[in-house]
Amino acid sequence: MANRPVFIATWRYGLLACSVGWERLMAGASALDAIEAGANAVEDDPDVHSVGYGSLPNADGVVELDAAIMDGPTHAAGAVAAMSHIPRPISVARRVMERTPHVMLAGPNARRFAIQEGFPEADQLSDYARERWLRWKLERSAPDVAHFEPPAQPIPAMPQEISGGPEDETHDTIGLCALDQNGDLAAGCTTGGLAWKVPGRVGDSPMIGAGLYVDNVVGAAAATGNGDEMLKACLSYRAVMRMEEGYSPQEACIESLRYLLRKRSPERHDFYSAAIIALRKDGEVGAAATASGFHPPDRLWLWAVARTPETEGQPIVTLHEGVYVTPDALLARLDGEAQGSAL
Ligand code: SD4
Repeated sequence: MANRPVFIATWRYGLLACSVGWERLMAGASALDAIEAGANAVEDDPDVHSVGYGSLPNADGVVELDAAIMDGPTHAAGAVAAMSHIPRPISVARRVMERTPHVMLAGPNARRFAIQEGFPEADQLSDYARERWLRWKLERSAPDVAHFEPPAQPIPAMPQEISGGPEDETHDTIGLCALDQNGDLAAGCTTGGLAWKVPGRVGDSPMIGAGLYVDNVVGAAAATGNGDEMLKACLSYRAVMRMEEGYSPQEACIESLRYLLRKRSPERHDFYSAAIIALRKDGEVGAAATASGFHPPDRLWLWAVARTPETEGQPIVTLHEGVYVTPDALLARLDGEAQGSAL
């Protein structure tokens, strides 16, 4: 009997990815195809300022995109890092997976590969993102990295709508996991990374094991947050391995974040914004975030799920607030560990 498909994705814009991905899954598409389609929808959306076209740029005003995709049945993976001027980086990542013996291509040569593969070239900097970048440059009292040049073009007056509000977010990533009708899994991750980053900086998102991971026998996971910290914890790999050990997806998310926090100085907890979603082979899902940065009142840790509802008439795609891992929970974890308990 066909499996009931499930699609999960990070943040409010995960709703869009889930709707598109779910439709594909219901039409019989593979989890891999559904991930690519769901990710593309968000990459193309100019109103999303942290994924694909319209992402806030690096310190030089260039949008450098990171993306990766991983296929459960083949355990194959592809990624691009710090790639500029090419739309839909997750599709280029898939092409790397399918057309080269490698996993990741980076920088100008990722762009060159994409062009060779027939992807169109297009500046990924929207007018909105460019104005945000110019304002950022204006507001800085001094450059903090030596390579900064003065803006090449005159600085326009800032329109009112560019100031303040929730749109002022300077990072976020769409992480996606899917389970198809064959019971196969896939995951994806695509992002503009951090606004104003040092050119060439690559975060966790295109790194297999950090930004995403799939074991087709066990489950899939994908992450969003401070990539420079999550990279060091191999967050997604850890969550999937925890599921392999028998943790529920929810417990696996919490445990992997506690691991990250445990490896960091308790005084710097405000710095470790990290969040993860997980999907188990049987369709069970989980999500958690550290209590810093992704926590009220600053903002909510939101993630979206698409699946066949238990009762008729219920919505297929739903948005949820995830669980927060607080420093208190960390302390409980440390106590528990001292006594040898699992969670
Ligand atoms: C990065 N993980 O490049 C991404 C950014 C992100 O919420 O997801 N921020 O570090």
